[in-house]
Amino acid sequence: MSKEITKETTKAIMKEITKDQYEQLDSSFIEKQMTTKCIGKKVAYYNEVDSTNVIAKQLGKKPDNHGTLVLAEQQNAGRGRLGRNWSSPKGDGIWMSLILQPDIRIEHASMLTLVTALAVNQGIRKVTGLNSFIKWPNDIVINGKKVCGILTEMSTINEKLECIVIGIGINANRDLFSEELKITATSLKLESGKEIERTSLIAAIMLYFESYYGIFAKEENLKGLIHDYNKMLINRNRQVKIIGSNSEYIGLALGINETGALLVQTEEMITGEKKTVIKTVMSGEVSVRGVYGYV
Ligand code: BTX
Repeated sequence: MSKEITKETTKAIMKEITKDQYEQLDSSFIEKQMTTKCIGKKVAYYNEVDSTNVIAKQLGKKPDNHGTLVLAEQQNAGRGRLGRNWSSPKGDGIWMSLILQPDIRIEHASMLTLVTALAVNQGIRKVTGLNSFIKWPNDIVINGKKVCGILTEMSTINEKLECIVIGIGINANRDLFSEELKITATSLKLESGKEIERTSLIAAIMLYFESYYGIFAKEENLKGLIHDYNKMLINRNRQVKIIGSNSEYIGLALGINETGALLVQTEEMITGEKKTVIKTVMSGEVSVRGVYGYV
């Protein structure tokens, strides 16, 4: 029996069609928009992948891929830190991984997450006019909710760096989140009320990244970026909860140091006396939360 076509079903069908007509990303168009010297000049575009970080690591084994950007319209196994998932549906996000093949010390690679956070934050501000901030070390937040996450991974051969892959996930034009995600997640479209032109945002982020990366690479530290980073740090001068694998404590976040560690002022019992101490929190295995919620 055929279903009666009512105004309501027509509306529903129209809505589905509109949803499918997202701005299609196009690698040669993106390459043309890029005003950088090297970063993002070559774009490898995929319609559907498990994770752009996985593809980027494979491409990173070949020489001459420093600066290549891997982009996908959809990820089926997008990943976050510490084995978590990253939801990456088709068409309304920016799911991308930047390949770097730099000559830097392995232990300095994690600082690139912070360099990237600064670049993404500035790119979002420039293109959308939104007041985004950085939540240390790897999230960008707007109005207390996460709009972007960053995952830096690397490959080594014989203890030498083969490549660094910086995965960036941005909720650009997403309208809907699961019940669980919508508590902490948002999109640029939901916050600005406007559709975002993804290509312009990608190009702006790459341009900021190239500039900040140049500053980082001089001494392989964040000395030249601390001021800008701390200005954009949502946690700064706020009480935060530092959650490690088997301990947690509360303290006042002061800002980052030149290695990218978060300085947290807290109180500790030292030889029976309560003393104010400043802890240096490294990003690897901890999560940072606000005392009353996500930020
Ligand atoms: P994270 O571990 O800080 O965040 C993961 C957590 O964030 C999840 O456990 C979930 O609670 C929440 N989450 C999942 N998906 C989303 C989303 N779309 N928006 C907001 N919150 C979400 C952050 O890890 C690092 C994410 C990097 C993602 C990029 S996308 C391109 C590249 N490829 C890949 O597989 N990962 C990176």
